[in-house]
Amino acid sequence: MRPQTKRLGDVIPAPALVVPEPAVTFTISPETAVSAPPAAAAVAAGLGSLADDGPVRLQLTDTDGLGPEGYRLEITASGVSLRAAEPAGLFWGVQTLRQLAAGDGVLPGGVIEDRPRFAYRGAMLDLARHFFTPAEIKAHVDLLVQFKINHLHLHLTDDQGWRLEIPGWPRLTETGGGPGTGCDGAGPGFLTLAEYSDVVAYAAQRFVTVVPEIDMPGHVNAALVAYPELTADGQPVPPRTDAEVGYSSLVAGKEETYAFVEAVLKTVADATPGPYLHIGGDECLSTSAEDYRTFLARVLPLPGKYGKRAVGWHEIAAADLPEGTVVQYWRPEEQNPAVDAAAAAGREVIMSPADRVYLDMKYDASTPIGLDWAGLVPVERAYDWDPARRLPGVPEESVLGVAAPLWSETLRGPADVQFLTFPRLPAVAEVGWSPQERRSWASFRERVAAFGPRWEAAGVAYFRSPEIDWPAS
Ligand code: TNX
Repeated sequence: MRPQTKRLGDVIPAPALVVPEPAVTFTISPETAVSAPPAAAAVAAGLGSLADDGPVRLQLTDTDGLGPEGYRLEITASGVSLRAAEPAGLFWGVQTLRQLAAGDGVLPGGVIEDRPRFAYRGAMLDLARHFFTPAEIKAHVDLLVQFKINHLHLHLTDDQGWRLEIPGWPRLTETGGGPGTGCDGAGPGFLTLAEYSDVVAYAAQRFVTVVPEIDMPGHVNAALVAYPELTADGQPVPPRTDAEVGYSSLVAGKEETYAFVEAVLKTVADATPGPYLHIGGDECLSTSAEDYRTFLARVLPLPGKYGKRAVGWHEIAAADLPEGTVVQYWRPEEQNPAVDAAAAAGREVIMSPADRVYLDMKYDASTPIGLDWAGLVPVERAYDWDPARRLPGVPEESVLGVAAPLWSETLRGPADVQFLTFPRLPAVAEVGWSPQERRSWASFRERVAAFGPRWEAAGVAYFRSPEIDWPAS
């Protein structure tokens, strides 16, 4: 027998429980017969050959409290049993199996019982500063799900562009998605509603919920360019392609504002099957504190009116938050009394501290793209923190999850996305999925090294961080 080089625990994110049976292996190949329940046949695609029965068996059954995303995987000398209560659990279990099978198809024996620490494990892509096509977004989803990321937040609008068709408001995408939009005018394009729905469906088939963001009342220059009646004096404003923030605002005291906002949010809610609608709310430096609160008092109830939960960047904690509102914390500071107070009032928090999980921060001083306003974020920094200990008043029970935003001011295509995302996103995915006591940088660093050759083979432009001993390529 060939020496066993793989270990059952060599998975990212680290599973909750791993019980290896080191003497045992089972080898899977494209010819191996794989059975799956009809409701979950798609999750097994490509694993082997789908059959009514066979040595690899996927089953939907009660899994003793592993939850809607949990799974139990048993690898013996005669085959594989993967069980989950829901199709999502089978899908995540299949991701584990694929990682273990990588290369030679040899699966190390033993049992894994796994379930996520947090329900929300997200990545954000900024389509406003640079547009990415439906095909590029889908390819990105395929890379994210390998690490059990289950939410894709799309930042659809900002000063430099408007990237979603809104019926009745054609100039939003005519001017906001046309040639010359995006940072440096280098990222034009927009999604039609049909394309958006197609991306949402593609993600949903992979158990990823799309969270659309319409940023307001700030970050709205593209909307003001398209519809000058939304500006304070009704006069047109010029388009902008620089990376400044905080200069644009919807007007809290104008009824036109709310007609516009309601039309947009209704359209987006109707096109989005997922439970969340992100209304932005960040960096409103040219909106007075009073206007900000007036605006949010009108707008925060709208997602609920259309059947969604409102999500907003944490500045919204300055307003009264309807029940169910989710607060996304993004600043590098270690304190935020308003977010603490929101948590104390029962609101859930998504943790996205910029100094840990902003994928647009440079890895080190030599990183050619990205920003550094929150400092450098090497892989260890992205890995080595605990979301339940980040803000003093936001305990584990208040943390809905973790999300890694990727702002696109300096990005010019999918290779740039991949370079900043890998290997940091796998680090964040483990922060969101694995029990804190199962995590260690020393172990992660070893496990992530194995992905270098896989990303190379797949043409993924990852960063060969010097923090990791990559195998020779
Ligand atoms: C801050 S983070 C922003 C974005 C920028 C980002 C760049 C947040 C909610 N707002 O407008 O793109 O910094 O890192």
